[in-house]
Amino acid sequence: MAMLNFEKKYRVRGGTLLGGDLLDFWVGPFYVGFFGVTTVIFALVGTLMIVYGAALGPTWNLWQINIAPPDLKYGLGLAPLKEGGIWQIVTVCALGAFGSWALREVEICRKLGIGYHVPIAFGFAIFAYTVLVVFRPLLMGAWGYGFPYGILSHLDWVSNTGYQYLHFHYNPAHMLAITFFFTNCLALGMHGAVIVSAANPRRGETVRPTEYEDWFFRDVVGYSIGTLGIHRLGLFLAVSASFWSAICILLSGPFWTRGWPEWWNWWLNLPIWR
Ligand code: UQ2
Repeated sequence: MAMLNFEKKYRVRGGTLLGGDLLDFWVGPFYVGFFGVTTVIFALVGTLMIVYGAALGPTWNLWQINIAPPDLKYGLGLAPLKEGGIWQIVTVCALGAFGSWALREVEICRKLGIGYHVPIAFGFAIFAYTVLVVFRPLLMGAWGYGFPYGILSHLDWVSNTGYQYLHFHYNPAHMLAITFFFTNCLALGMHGAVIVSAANPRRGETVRPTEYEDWFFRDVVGYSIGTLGIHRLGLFLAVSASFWSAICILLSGPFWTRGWPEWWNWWLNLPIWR
């Protein structure tokens, strides 16, 4: 592939965390680096293990394929390959691939001299996944508490796990997480809409400069958070949604075993009602 003329400017050497200059190169548009190699290896092995698990049966129906975690009787030990061992290997590969991807992002940030905001934000997603398949199972004493890898099976897991706590919507951390997801939708909807409205005008109209975005929101709601501010807000909302999602499931089991509606008894039990 031919090098685009602007690539010389941003394809700078250095900034690597590991491997020095050895793997400091690009393949087409992709930066490789040490962590590019480890990402590919982990992703490949993990994917092949999923295909192997699928080949063991009983179905090739994409919706029904299921890579289940070990039975609870295996506790925190290693399980036989066909009894959850595949799930354990897939989990290690997933963590390896996600971690490698984040570190590859860090290396690219260092090359470009930009902040680490993207890998840090991605770190919140990795944290949420790690809570589900490592931290919560560790605290509950069995890998079997991890969620199964399958399209329908993971939905069943979420439903079953939720109903074990009677009504998950009474989980205060779950409430916070949902509120962040919804507010994130609102903010991205507003932001995407206002950018397109100003930057992509009808035929014959001119592109409006960024002040127009401020002016629009001052006219509608009396306040503009600003063009930099909206991105800070977006990052905060997105990261908070991941964070509180992780907290709401981490609380369920390790720190609260009864129904979530019952948690609110602290309110009814306040001495002020007596
Ligand atoms: C804004 C602004 C942008 C935006 C948006 C706003 C010029 C291009 C969407 C409006 C955002 C506000 C008023 C904050 C809303 C708060 C919550 C919690 C949703 O002012 O600056 O830049 O895209």
